[in-house]
Amino acid sequence: MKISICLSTNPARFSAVSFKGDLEKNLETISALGYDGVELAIRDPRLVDQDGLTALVRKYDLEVPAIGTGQAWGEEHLSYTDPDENVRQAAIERTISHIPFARRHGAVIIIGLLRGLYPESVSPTQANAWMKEAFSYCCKAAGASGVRIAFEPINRFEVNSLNSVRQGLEFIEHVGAENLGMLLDTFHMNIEEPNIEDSIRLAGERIFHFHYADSNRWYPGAGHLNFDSLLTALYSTGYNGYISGEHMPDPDAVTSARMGITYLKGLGPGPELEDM
Ligand code: LER
Ligand code: MN
Repeated sequence: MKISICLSTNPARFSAVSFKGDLEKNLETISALGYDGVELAIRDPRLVDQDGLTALVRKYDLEVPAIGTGQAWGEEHLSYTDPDENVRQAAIERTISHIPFARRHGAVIIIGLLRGLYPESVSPTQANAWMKEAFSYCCKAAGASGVRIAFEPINRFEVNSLNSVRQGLEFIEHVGAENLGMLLDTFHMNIEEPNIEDSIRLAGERIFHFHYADSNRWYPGAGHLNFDSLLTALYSTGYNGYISGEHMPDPDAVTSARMGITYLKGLGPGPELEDM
């Protein structure tokens, strides 16, 4: 089991990123707690000293399995489905600007909120066409650098399209790019999926990345999800990537990160969990 946790390289409003603020101190803490990797939420790669960041994650012996891009929506409202063509273009350019750093670390680029929340003036058909265009373009650019993109279904209370795993799978099939897969998030699945394990098995080998949080979006063990069962389903698909903590920093970042990893490592592993 390879475990990472989300860290924001810049100040961010999004609440389920545990670590924000002093970058080096946070990386040192994450490593000391036993995490193998760190998922970096980067609003704009131009605001980050990329060489310095690489040196720091390596100093603390951490891998970077994924890069989160949603802050460009959260803080700047860049979106693949905005009625303004300039905003859509800026969202595409921002995605492409993540490719060099993702390539360096073998990280997947996550597209969740960056697909946007479109207004009523935009029809679902139009939004879907814009999303398809954006994903096709970005996947082609990423593919040329050997980088993969992970599409994240997000629950209905946060976005107005592609909320379920099945809808996400249909969409990525529609785009039809080899380097486009899925990011599954237990918090969203707990809201949208009739059965989380079935949905994990349905996504199967298209799973490129995985977010975990308990039912209340706190650390695993703080809610009522059955992590033993859902991780067994995940690894039964042949998935051998990271599971990444995207949960609330409650009661504080360090305590929640410690409780989460302790809980996950303490699960009585079934045969599928051994040796991972
Ligand atoms: C981002 O990974 C996510 O899960 C969304 O809920 C962001 O709001
Ligand atoms: Mn997520």
